[in-house]
Amino acid sequence: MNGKSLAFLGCLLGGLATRSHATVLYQNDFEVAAGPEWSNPVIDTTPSGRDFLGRFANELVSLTLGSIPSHTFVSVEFDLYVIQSWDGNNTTFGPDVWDASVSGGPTLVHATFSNFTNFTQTYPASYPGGNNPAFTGASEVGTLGYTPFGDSVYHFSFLLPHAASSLTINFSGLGLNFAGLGGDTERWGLDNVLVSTDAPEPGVLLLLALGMGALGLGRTRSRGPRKELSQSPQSSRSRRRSRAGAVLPRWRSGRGGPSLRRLPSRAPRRRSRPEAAP
Ligand SMILES: [Ca+2]
Ligand SMILES: [Ca+2]
Ligand SMILES: [Ca+2]
Repeated sequence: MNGKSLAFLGCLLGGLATRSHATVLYQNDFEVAAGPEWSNPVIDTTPSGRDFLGRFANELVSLTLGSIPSHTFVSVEFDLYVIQSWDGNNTTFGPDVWDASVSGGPTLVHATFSNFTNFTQTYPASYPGGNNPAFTGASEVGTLGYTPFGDSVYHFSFLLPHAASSLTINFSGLGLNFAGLGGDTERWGLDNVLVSTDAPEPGVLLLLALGMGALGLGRTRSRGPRKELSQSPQSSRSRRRSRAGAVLPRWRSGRGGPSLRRLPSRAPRRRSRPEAAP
């Protein structure tokens, strides 16, 4: 079987593996309110009119869900709003780090983000580590309406082995407004949070593993260095999930589940804005 066939088999099996029963545990676009499941249930509205959870700076914000029915996997999706003058890896005004982790579990995100084209960011690599152009992996750039420093949006999706009856996810910024920089210009928020159980049957899990192996072999045989792929949002998500250790990749095609918003495969939306000092 050649590499192309193996890759196709991997996609097919991956598609089968996504047909599992999912139960929504929590879903909120914050257009009305945040609830007591949040440690800091404040909402705000972007200049472009989107309501979201935030704004926050360096504080820890937690989402705690209890009474979760029996399950083996949890799916976690959300949009991160990176608001105003984030400096990424710049060591004079940063680094500006954002973190998401499961309490007692894996770190999902620990990376710097930059809203300045002249400053790099680690994302999609973890901090410290990557030296990628600003906005790498962003799903939107400059669409939230913040001035003068702009904004970006990153969509995250994780599938976690998880069986406990409660789940706490911690979100925080680190090092924002470095050196006492005044104003309210390095903030973040969350939107479109969706947490669901996702319980593939054991046989389907085996198929999933076989599909992953076939995909990996197919890629090895049919593609060049993976580093080149890391520049696209889609491949960056794959790298993010593999970096999280126990976090499994989510197959792109055919995933079921309740009203899951799919990431567009097109380039990020971008609104031009004037250059400004950090
Ligand atoms: Ca919203
Ligand atoms: Ca700044
Ligand atoms: Ca900064």
